[in-house]
Amino acid sequence: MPRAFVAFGGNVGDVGATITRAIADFCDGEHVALLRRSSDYRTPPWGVTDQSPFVNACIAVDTRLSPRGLLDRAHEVERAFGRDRQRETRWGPRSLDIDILAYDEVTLDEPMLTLPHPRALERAFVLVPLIEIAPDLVLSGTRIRDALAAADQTGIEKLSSHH
Ligand code: PH2
Ligand code: MG
Ligand code: MG
Repeated sequence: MPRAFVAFGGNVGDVGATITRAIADFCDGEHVALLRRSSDYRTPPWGVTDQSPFVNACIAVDTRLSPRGLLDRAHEVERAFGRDRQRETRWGPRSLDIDILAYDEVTLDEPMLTLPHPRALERAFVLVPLIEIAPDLVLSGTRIRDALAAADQTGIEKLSSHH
């Protein structure tokens, strides 16, 4: 079965609870099976810095869905947890963001979905939780450990373990 890595984040509401419930919904065990879940991390807001800190986490899954099917499922779960794409600004506050980071060795460049995620290697808020569950992962030819060594991890704090 294809293996995918998926990032969760948000900064509106009780994001820790939202992420835990969203992972349970996303991973129904039939179309998407949860393999590993990182801890939650509190992370300084990136992109637009004048907003609340985010909570971020990553998971590894096996899935029977296509990359596009997995993205559609991610969007459905975002909506179920109050995400309203019409009312938000780029990199602004949001209750729940679910990003597909990688899907096997698939490369895709579509308006709705680029794989591997084009900015994952620059973002410590993605790399720190991802390293916890996939220390040897290579994205776009770069070992995520090397990317993390070059990234700014200032202010990232582990909140809770979920293993
Ligand atoms: N997501 C954004 C914008 N900025 N900053 C952090 N720390 N974590 C995020 O998940 C995040 C962000 C838009 O999706
Ligand atoms: Mg995002
Ligand atoms: Mg997103």
